[in-house]
Amino acid sequence: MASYLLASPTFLGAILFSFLALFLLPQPALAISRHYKFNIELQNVTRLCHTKSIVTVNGKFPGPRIVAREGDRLIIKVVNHVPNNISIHWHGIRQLRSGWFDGPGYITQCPIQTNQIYVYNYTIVGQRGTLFWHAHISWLRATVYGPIVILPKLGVPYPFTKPDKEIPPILFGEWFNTDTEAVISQALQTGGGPNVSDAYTINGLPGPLYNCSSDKGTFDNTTVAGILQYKSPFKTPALPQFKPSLPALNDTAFAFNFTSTLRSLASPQYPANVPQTVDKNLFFTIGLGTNPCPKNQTCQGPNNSTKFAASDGRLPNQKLPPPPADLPKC
Ligand SMILES: *[C@@H]1O[C@H](CO)[C@@H](O)[C@H](O)[C@H]1NC(C)=O
Ligand SMILES: *[C@@H]1O[C@H](CO)[C@@H](O)[C@H](O)[C@H]1NC(C)=O
Ligand SMILES: *[C@@H]1O[C@H](CO)[C@@H](O)[C@H](O)[C@H]1NC(C)=O
Ligand SMILES: *[C@@H]1O[C@H](CO)[C@@H](O)[C@H](O)[C@H]1NC(C)=O
Ligand SMILES: *[C@@H]1O[C@H](CO)[C@@H](O)[C@H](O)[C@H]1NC(C)=O
Ligand SMILES: *[C@@H]1O[C@H](CO)[C@@H](O)[C@H](O)[C@H]1NC(C)=O
Ligand SMILES: *[C@@H]1O[C@H](CO)[C@@H](O)[C@H](O)[C@H]1NC(C)=O
Ligand SMILES: *[C@@H]1O[C@H](CO)[C@@H](O)[C@H](O)[C@H]1NC(C)=O
Ligand SMILES: *[C@@H]1O[C@H](CO)[C@@H](O)[C@H](O)[C@H]1NC(C)=O
Ligand SMILES: *[C@@H]1O[C@H](CO)[C@@H](O)[C@H](O)[C@H]1NC(C)=O
Ligand SMILES: *[C@@H]1O[C@H](CO)[C@@H](O)[C@H](O)[C@H]1NC(C)=O
Ligand SMILES: [Cu+2]
Repeated sequence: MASYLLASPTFLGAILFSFLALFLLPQPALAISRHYKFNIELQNVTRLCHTKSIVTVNGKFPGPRIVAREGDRLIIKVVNHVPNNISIHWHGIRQLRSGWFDGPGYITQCPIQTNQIYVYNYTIVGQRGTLFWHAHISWLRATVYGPIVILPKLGVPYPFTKPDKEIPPILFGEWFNTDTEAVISQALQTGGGPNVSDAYTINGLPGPLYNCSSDKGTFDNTTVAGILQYKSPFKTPALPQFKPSLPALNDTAFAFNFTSTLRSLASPQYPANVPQTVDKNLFFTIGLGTNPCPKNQTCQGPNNSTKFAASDGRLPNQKLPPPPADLPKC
């Protein structure tokens, strides 16, 4: 293209060429820090004619959208204003040496207690696409969740044809008319399964098919519907009664069939480096390090003279940094 333009140096061609050349120059990294504030607060929400107080981020249900580019740093200040202890997990984000910010309660951090603050701080490395964040303690994720959109680096196109129009992320969820913390604590006490939800939701809404959404009579209540509406100049016609026929809720084979069609990009630029043939059966053992038992103390590691220990990398640039000062304590 450039040589064609050079061979026919019209004025327009020259302008086009310099324009193109600008884009062909290597882009600076331009990674930035993006700051978000998550106030954990109660909000009264009504669904299926039931109003209840739920735990939310910034009073929103579902919660706010996080948008970043690959390579950016996310700095998310979480302030807990509710009686519940909470932690937030960034689902699918690879935490490379930033495990203190992964978020599962009692795994990488103690939960953030009432009136406490924790600042999650990590860089998005080598991944792009739409993920989500959610509370990661007890069942608070029932209402505390939202999308994370990771755009490619500036100047790098999408790894697929750019759509004509982008719509906000679609989040599937479930709605319970009763308090979800009561549902899980009852299940933990009885040892049975937790109660099933009262509705499935799209972006927090049960849609027009459920009772109280509007009067539509009986329907397959394992179905949730949403309406995608064009803005002017289009006018939405009267809605047809939409009753899709779907596989049974317990049709595991069908679900497996569907999920096994989901594939990574596996392009030369974004390869999926997985072995494609099994040519050897391997027997795996997992090793754990040990530390010597402190003097005059009894330990429960091998020989009663050692303590099991995990290694966190041999070289300084492989080691997990020490926990941040504001890492919540139990
Ligand atoms: C929720 O509703 C209750 C009862 O009406 C009210 O006392 C409370 O202030 C409301 N909470 C919020 C966050 O609006
Ligand atoms: C985030 O982490 C980086 C790297 O450790 C550090 O330089 C920066 O000060 C941190 N920012 C905040 C707001 O904690
Ligand atoms: C769970 O369902 C049972 C049976 O319908 C009901 O008695 C119970 O109150 C429900 N538990 C909660 C926490 O909503
Ligand atoms: C659907 O309705 C049945 C029968 O009324 C009920 O047992 C079940 O819990 C409902 N499921 C959902 C997801 O609403
Ligand atoms: C909707 O309400 C009707 C009448 O009260 C009831 O028969 C039906 O089972 C309800 N459907 C759902 C999905 O809850
Ligand atoms: C699903 O449940 C129905 C009854 O609830 C049962 O008849 C059917 O065999 C189940 N299907 C599978 C695939 O488990
Ligand atoms: C799985 O999907 C294929 C192709 O869509 C279809 O032919 C097959 O019947 C499906 N199997 C099941 C168990 O649903
Ligand atoms: C270990 O115990 C012995 C005897 O009780 C004592 O003399 C010695 O000082 C202790 N050593 C340490 C390191 O505490
Ligand atoms: C435990 O003791 C045995 C026998 O004395 C020894 O061979 C082995 O190395 C010891 N293991 C550890 C982890 O100290
Ligand atoms: C370790 O100590 C326990 C109890 O203190 C004892 O039962 C066990 O035999 C000891 N094991 C070894 C290898 O010394
Ligand atoms: C929150 O965590 C603290 C420390 O573990 C605990 O004492 C407290 O009971 C917890 N609060 C709730 C509401 O679970
Ligand atoms: Cu998750």
